[in-house]
Amino acid sequence: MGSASSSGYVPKVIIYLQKDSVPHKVMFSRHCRPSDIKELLCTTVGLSRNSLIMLMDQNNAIISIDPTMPTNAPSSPYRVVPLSGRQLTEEDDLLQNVLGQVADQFSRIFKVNDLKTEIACRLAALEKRVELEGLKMVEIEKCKNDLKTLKDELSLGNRSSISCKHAIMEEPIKLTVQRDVPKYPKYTLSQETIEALKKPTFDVWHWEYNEMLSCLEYMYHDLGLVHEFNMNPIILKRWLLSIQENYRNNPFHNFRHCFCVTQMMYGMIHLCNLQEKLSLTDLVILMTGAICHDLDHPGYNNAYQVNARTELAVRYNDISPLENHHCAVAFQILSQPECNIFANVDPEIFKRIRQGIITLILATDMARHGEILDTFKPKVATFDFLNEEHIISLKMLLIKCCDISNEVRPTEVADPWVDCLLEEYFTQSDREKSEGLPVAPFMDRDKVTKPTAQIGFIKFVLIPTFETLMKLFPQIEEAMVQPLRDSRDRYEELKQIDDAMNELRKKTENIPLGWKKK
Ligand code: 0WF
Ligand code: ZN
Repeated sequence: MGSASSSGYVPKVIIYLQKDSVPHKVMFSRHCRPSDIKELLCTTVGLSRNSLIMLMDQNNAIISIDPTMPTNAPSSPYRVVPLSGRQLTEEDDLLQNVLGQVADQFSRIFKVNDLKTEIACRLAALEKRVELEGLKMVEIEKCKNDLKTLKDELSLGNRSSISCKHAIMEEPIKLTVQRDVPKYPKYTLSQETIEALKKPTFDVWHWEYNEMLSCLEYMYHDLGLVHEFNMNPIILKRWLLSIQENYRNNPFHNFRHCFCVTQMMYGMIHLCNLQEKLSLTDLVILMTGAICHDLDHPGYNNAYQVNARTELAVRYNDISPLENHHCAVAFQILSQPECNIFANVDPEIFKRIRQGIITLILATDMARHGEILDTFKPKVATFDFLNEEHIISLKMLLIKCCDISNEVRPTEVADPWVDCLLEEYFTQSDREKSEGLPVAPFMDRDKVTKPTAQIGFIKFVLIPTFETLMKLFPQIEEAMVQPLRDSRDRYEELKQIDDAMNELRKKTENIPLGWKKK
């Protein structure tokens, strides 16, 4: 296998900016922190690196400044808008002031690299949220308290909240919605977006959080779920906000992944005419299972949880610790009356919905892949949509397909997801190496490349899984299976190029330097 670094694998993002009619091209790594990107944008357009800025596209939509931001073309540059011209709110000022002082004080007292990183990350995240979403005053107080606690712990020599391996896994669940419904603007989806939303070709990178929330809200209305389960539309909005806030900003397992999986489920419901074949209870289970399926994912997989003996692994006895956790968080959120979209549902129906969602989220553990596929296969020839066992097996296969479906999407949409996943995997494997834990070869930056990671996965996991589903729904061949075959072929070509380059590199390494110059 070629080494990731020796084959020159460095995922890059290129974006185009314009300030005062001057075009700029900016390039950064997918591994950059949001704060680094913000500084780069500031200095590119001649602002001081500490300036507060906002990035906007040509429709004045705010672009989130982070490494997964949507790329653009030179013909549609983003604008960097300095926020100094804007009336800074009292909250912004106070937050900047408090965080600036605390960060200064910390960096003077503790010259420790990981502490600086911790503060920079918190600052960047808070700054971004102030810029994009508007924090409540009460949250700023909470931030001050959090930072004070951090400071107190440090001054006591107790570094547990920063460096303890369990702490990283154990971020508190945000059961109180940080933004409430009025701050979540109503986006009216265009007819074009509504149509695109039903297809696997939908560009999932084009939308910022509020737009994705509006799309999800629309899907619940469109499928008739709000009507059937008598959902309060405001509670639906608040529940979705709470869901978004309980996804962490991991490179891969983040809210955009949740959105992708749910949008693919919505697409499959349309493509396979599931509205005619399944009950509304089954549809609400499929959609809600998809939305909740990776809640509070810490960015480290089950193997890490078990090998590192994390609190999650201990809590769930090494049995699908992550999936059990995602499920528990889902029902903690629903247990808040202000977020309970099922408040008006008959208790017996709620029991069925709850059991259905648990079954689906637990089915997303890839360790159960073979078992779930093997349970479905014998049913397919005589599939009976009135048979409860058949329907459960189908729903499990559907959520699994949606969960791993990135490669079904067009190349330009699918491709960045592989970079995101490898970034998450490499972070895990680096940590496993440093902690002396076992490392899976497909996560090791010295062993894996994008083509090698994808070829095996597409050939031995994705195509067999989707071809099994295709036996029941032949209409997915054109829209889903063929794109997978095309992607496999493309990655095989890329691998050949990689191999040839490595061969050439090996040969030229043996040529003495003097010869090479000639
Ligand atoms: C990077 C690659 C991979 N590629 C994907 O498109 C994809 C979608 N979901 N996932 C994906 N993984 C995983 C996220 C969490 C579970 C599934 N991985 C798969 C691995 C490298 O390589 C293989 C190949 C074959 C069999 C097992 C692992
Ligand atoms: Zn997932």
